[in-house]
Amino acid sequence: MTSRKSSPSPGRRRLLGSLAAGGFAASQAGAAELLRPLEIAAWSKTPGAPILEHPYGLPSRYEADVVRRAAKAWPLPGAASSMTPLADLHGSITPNGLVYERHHAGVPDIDPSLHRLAIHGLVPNPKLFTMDDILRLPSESRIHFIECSGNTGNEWNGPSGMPVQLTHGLLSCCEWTGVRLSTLLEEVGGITGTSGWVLAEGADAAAMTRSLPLQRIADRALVAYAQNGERLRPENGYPLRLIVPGFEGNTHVKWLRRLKVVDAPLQTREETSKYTNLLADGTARQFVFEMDAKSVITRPSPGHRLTTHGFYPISGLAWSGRGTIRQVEVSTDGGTSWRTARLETPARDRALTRFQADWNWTGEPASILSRATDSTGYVQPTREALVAARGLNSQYHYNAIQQWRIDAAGEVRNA
Ligand SMILES: Nc1nc2c(c(=O)[nH]1)N[C@H]1C(S)=C(S)[C@@H](COP(=O)(O)O)O[C@H]1N2
Ligand SMILES: [Mo]
Repeated sequence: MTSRKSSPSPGRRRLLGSLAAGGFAASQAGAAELLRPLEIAAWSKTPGAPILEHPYGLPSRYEADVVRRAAKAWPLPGAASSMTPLADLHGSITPNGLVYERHHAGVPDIDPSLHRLAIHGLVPNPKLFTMDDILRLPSESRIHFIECSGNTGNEWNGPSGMPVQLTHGLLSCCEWTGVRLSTLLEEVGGITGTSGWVLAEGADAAAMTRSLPLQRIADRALVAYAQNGERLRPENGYPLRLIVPGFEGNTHVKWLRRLKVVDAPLQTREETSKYTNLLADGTARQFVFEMDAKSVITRPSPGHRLTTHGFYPISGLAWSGRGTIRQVEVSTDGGTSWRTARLETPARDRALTRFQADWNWTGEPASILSRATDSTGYVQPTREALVAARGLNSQYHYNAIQQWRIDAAGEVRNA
């Protein structure tokens, strides 16, 4: 497969050689070359760069095109999104510099010493927390995905032609560290009476506000100040954000400044005019929080080209907002036949799970697909089934099986 970097490891080469019956020769070192002593490259002859050249490390300059990209220009100032380069990532953790971004009014530059979190409403002892207060509470670190409910929305009307970064890249998975929402609620004396909801508000110019059902999130939601071991990046909510595992990305309110315990949802803009899903009969689904099980093949994917016949690992990601991934099946014949992919273990609760399936490409045109099943038994639907259930105006929560076509020349397309 060509793309910038695809030379197989030596062990894999042996497997490839046998599977490909010689067809892999183009990228294998010649036997004669292997008999000569290894060449000594320029970088082996002199000492390398000094230590602390970059006190905060950077990726290799050969990886310079593995960056976030935007799918479209947004019409309003500060309202924008950038997408994670899924085709070039490995494992299941998204590095902090590549976590997708979605801002409704740009990235505020918040001084953590001036930032406050207010917890008030139907609580006995309302309180203002400084960051120091929050850092003194018991913390927890957990790995969870965040997916924007608008992710893959460009496939509602059929194959968009776009590569996986632009179809599925509003998706990331980090280890988040923070204080449990339930711990913070204990700090204000618990909740009173029948109060079943909490309003979360951001300190950005959009003042993003969402109402969340307390019972459903109490045992999981985190008020997080760190991602993948370091403090949050400004674009991901520095100094404080809400993490609501499994819920649509919009509810993970960034730059969190206020939590108000209430007895009913407040019907904010982001849960009425936006983030509701219009059905074919004219009614809308509201408060559609959980992200349904979904999967996508990230390699090979559009933009890659298979250069020779023979072995290719099919690799991708699966996730569910309702629990763990139980199974991923892969098809290479357009969905006629399916086989079970290997899952990287442990398959974590509400986190990305990497899958892989072995494949021997004969050189015939092929259509590769993946289908996820989660721990509730829910199976990722076909696009036809999803459209039949939801119509074409839902806009959000598109989770259908994604197909990539491979032609006889090895070109991979979203067609
Ligand atoms: N305060 C605030 N929180 C916000 C947003 C925002 O614009 N303002 N965007 C939301 C949306 S729509 C998504 S998908 C996620 C994106 O999180 P990320 O930018 O860290 O990937 O944050 C959510 N939280
Ligand atoms: Mo979003």
